[in-house]
Amino acid sequence: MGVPWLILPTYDEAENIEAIVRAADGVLARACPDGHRILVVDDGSPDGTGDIADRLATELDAVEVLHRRERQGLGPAYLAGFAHALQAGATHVMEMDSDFSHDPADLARLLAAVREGADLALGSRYVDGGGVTDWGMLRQIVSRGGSWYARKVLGLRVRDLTGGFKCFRREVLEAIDLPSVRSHGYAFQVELTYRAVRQGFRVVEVPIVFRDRVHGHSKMSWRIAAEAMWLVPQLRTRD
Ligand SMILES: Nc1nc2c(ncn2[C@@H]2O[C@H](COP(=O)(O)OP(=O)(O)O)[C@@H](O)[C@H]2O)c(=O)[nH]1
Ligand SMILES: [Mg+2]
Repeated sequence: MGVPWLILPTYDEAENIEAIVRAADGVLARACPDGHRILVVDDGSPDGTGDIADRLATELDAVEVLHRRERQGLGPAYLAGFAHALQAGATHVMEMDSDFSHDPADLARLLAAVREGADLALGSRYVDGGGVTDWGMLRQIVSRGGSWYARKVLGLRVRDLTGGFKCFRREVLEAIDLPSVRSHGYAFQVELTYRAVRQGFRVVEVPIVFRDRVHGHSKMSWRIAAEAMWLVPQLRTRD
């Protein structure tokens, strides 16, 4: 019988991985009485994140690890994780950053939104009750501007298009032709949500507060933001 799966992508998260896996495992154990699974997708992190994840997998029943040899970007890591979870019969698939920017407690709220009728629940910074703490002015402008740009270009009503805290019903991922998704960073998040809306799925935004990471550092870059600027208009003409 299938259960909900959480995918945790990691690249150099040695200081975060153990605490985030334990926190998520606790939240999901309470939210999913029939069981849950957690899949860490590590891209050969040089700081040994993958070894820590392996140790957790031997200790915690719900946890397993997918090792990929080298860093290929967030999008490809998620696609590999989705394929693995769907193959194993996942009923729901969740995305979350592994750096505590997303509060693991909110996993229960995303799942609840889907159980109440959404096909895709998005953790959203830019709806009432949501927000960002700790970010400087520049990063806030870039993030808000990015969501605004994607919303206008794609004609969507979704307020937070670039976030990576989501819960998909299995049927959504089956319908959106994952092998043809090409984007890597923020554009990956935009592309998945856009495809879900285009297929007629019900997308709901759940307010979340995003905190800047305390340990480790961001792997996103101007190159990834530029990818999003360049790719978003191309998404519109596809499918
Ligand atoms: N497997 C994998 N994970 C990645 C990669 N790039 C980023 N991540 C993970 O994706 C999540 C979000 O990345 P982060 O650098 O915090 O982006 P930011 O929050 O936008 O600054 C974190 O859990 C990272 O470890 C990658 O190339 N491969
Ligand atoms: Mg982060």
